[in-house]
Amino acid sequence: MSVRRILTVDTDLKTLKQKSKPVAAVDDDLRALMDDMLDTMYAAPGIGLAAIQVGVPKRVIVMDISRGDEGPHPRFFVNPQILWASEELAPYEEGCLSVPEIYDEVERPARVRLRYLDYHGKPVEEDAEGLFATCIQHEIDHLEGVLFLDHLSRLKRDRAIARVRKAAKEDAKDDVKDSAHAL
Ligand code: K1U
Ligand code: ZN
Repeated sequence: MSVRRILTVDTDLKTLKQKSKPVAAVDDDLRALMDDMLDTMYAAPGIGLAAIQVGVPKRVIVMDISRGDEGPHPRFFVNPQILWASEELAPYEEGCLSVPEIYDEVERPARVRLRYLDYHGKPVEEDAEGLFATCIQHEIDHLEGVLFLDHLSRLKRDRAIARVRKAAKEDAKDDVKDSAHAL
């Protein structure tokens, strides 16, 4: 298992805007991808990750929304579909590993009913609410090439991308300084 690079909006926007393709079979290769995605998500750290965020355009999501005191509870979603969404909306201050350091409020349906294949390829139907509902909708958006920024105004979205670009440039400058000091 290994930690992969997470694509970010400053350099990889075109890839992140791609629509991901359905998975034909849940096999050992797909499980290896899901294991790498879980390692990558825990290392970040984050509570969810879609395959496109590591550059793989497949309809695969990993998630762990357990609290620190509960012990890990990794979850895997292959070809997830939303069967039903409540009319009631719930706000949440969302973040995204592909949009580092930016958080903003998004309103989404408070409850959804899901259908997906699990880690072993078994079909599952399940209801989600609270953070689970928010996070799975954020991740399913990634499979459609939609970012949480796309739920904000154009001004907020453009500002967020500019901020991520600026931070990446400053990090790159610091890296050059650090390597000069190391000589
Ligand atoms: O899709 C992603 O980039 C992951 C994202 C998931 C998400 C967070 C909040 C609302 C909806 C979806 C993240 O994990 S951002 C990081 C984060 O939320 C977090 C990081 C460390 C500890 C706790 C939370
Ligand atoms: Zn995200």
